[in-house]
This record gives sequence, C-alpha cells and structure tokens, in this order.
Amino acid sequence: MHAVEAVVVAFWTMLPAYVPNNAAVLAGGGRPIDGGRTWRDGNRLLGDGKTWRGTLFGTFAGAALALALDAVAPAVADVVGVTLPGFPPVVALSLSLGAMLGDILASFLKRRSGRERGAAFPLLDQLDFVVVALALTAVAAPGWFRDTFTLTVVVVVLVLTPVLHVLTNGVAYLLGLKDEPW
Ligand code: CTP
Ligand code: K
Ligand code: MG
Repeated sequence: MHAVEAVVVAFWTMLPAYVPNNAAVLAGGGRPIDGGRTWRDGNRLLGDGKTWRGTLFGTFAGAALALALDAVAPAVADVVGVTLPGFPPVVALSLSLGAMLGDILASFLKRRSGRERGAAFPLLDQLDFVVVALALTAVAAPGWFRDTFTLTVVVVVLVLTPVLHVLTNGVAYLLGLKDEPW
C-alpha cells in the first residue's frame, strides 16, 4: 500500500472514532457517570467531565457518521481512487463506543494519578480513544479488523492521530468550545 493511500484509509476508517469525543464536548453536561462517587484514594472515580449525555451523544454521533460513510464509500472511493472500507453496523458501534470508553478509562487513570478534571496527560490524551476503539473492534469484528487494519494502517493511525488531536482541540479551544487546548 502506498503511503498516501495508507493515510487516506487510516483517516477514513478512524473518522467514526475521531468524532465522538468532539461531539461529547458539544453535548456534555448533566449527570456525571460516576454519580459524584469517589475512589478509595479520595479522588473522584471519573469526574464531572464524563457525563451520560456526552457519552450517549458522542457514541451516537460516531456510529451515525460511520453508517453515513458506509453509504457513500463507493462514490468517494471512485473520486479519490483509493479502495475504502465500508462500516458494518457492529464496527460503527465498536469504533464510536470504543473511542468514548477509551476517553473514560483515561479519566479514571488521570484521577488515580491525582490529576484534576481538565489536567493534561500527554500521549494518554492523544491515544486513549484510538487504542480502545481498535481493541474493541478487533474483538467485535476480527475478520473486518484484519482486512482493514494492516500493520501500515495501524502505524499511520498511531502517528496521525496525535497530530490531528492537537490540531482539532487547539481549534476547539480557540473557538471557546473547550476549556483547555488538549
Ligand atoms: N464530555 C462528556 N462526556 C464524556 C466526554 C466528554 O460530557 N464521556 C464533555 C464534558 O463536558 C467535558 C468535555 O466534554 O468537560 C471535554 O471532554 P474532556 O476533555 O475529555 O473532559 P475534561 O473535562 O477535560 O475531563 P478529564 O480531565 O476527565 O478528561
Ligand atoms: K479527554
Ligand atoms: Mg480535557
């Protein structure tokens, strides 16, 4: 696979995992998932930044996007001249839900390391959602995963994602949508 082709496939395939966290920022608020509970270290289990509303909306947005992309994949593939994978429903869900779960797991780890809500945790912030989105998809749809995520594509995802994450969160911060640029 050509380098350019790998970048196009990586970006396309990860879009349903990129969107949920950003959608959650727009929809967040209301009841926190941890219900305000604390862990034995005295810190919040997850914190007020992980809400039911944000999680449901983010998961829905990512899955809906995947199904929309699935419908236009053949047409887009024609235009860009690259074979693009479609998204079976189970993958639409595993990519978006996995992204949200990865972010939630990261907040759990941040609270255990004494970081307050909004504190930065370099690398974890940029990769938590991709790692769990990929892992959940590998379990939920092993055949699709093997065909789509070749080693080259996985490497591109791991390099491309932190760059995109820094850029999109920087923009969200400048637009006043996010309190911190990470
Ligand atoms: N959000 C949400 N539910 C989620 C993820 C995010 O409601 N599962 C919303 C919250 O309003 C959150 C905002 O999106 O404040 C930004 O997300 P994020 O940066 O992940 O949360 P932080 O507030 O920075 O909290 P943490 O330190 O736990 O990451
Ligand atoms: K986060
Ligand atoms: Mg944050």
